[in-house]
Amino acid sequence: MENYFSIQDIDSLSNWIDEATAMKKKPLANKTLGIDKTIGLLFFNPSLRTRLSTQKAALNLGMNVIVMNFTGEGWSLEYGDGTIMDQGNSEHVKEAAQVVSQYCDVLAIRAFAKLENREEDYSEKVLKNFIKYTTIPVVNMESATGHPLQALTDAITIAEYRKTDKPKVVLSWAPHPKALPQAVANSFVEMMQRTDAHFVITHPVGFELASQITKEVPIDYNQENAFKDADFIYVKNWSSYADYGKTLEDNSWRITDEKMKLTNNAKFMHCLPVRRNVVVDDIVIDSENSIVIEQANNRTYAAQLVLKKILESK
Ligand code: SN0
Repeated sequence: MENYFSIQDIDSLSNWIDEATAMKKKPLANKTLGIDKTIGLLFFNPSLRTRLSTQKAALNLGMNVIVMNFTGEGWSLEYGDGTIMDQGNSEHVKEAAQVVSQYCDVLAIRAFAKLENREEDYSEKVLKNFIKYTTIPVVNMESATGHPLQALTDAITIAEYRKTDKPKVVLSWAPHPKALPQAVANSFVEMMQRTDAHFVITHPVGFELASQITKEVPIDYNQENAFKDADFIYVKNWSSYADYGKTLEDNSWRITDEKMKLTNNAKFMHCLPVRRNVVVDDIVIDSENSIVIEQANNRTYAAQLVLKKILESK
């Protein structure tokens, strides 16, 4: 595998889940695979799980890790072709990407959607330009439109906790005070289309994800109806795709204990970070059915599997 840009880069999901499960049991089984290899992690946005789990994954494979935050530390980068660079941006991605390629063997990048210009976000300007100008493999640590390491984690976690071959999985929108990207939801939707699951999305009218991503997935605008008989409730806020970046603070969509009681004793999932008592009530996230901490634990094995695939094909 050259790059891990989206979940389309997964050739066989069932094999990957089996391999990740084995890796979780013996995390140090390949502790010399990455010896003398360096991964560079570039962050244009904050991170807790992604940063630490990707580092941990690289260390488990014997790699060296270097991390750089562009939030205030790096030069602000220019991406336009032929731009006269007399404004705020100091360095072009052409040089930055080639330079970083000399120091590293693998590059991982986080660059969220700016939620100002839909066309620009969905063109994946940052990730696509780094892929274009680097000479080393690139891993997506959440780009403008996708979070494929999270989606792989989610598939591993659902496989670990499911009690039937075809569980009912519900992706539910929940309120949030800030406008958030669609990336996590997009990749989760794509992943559920590749998984044997009875999958339903529930959100307020106007919060439809891009139809090129949701395709035939059923949407239920009635959250309580969608929750009936669910085995997994996967919660995420996202801002509007149609009215790009618009938010809605509708408290009636918050995840409550009453709503969880409508389910088939469903597991509660969230990628974190989560706003307690805005997105989800304490009683739900603190309940025995909440698997958010183990879900975050699986981030390491998703990242480690991706890095292993890249190292093996180099
Ligand atoms: C990000 C998102 O894409 O929704 C990262 C999730 C893994 N989440 C946030 O930015 C939450 C920020 C907040 O203030 O709650």
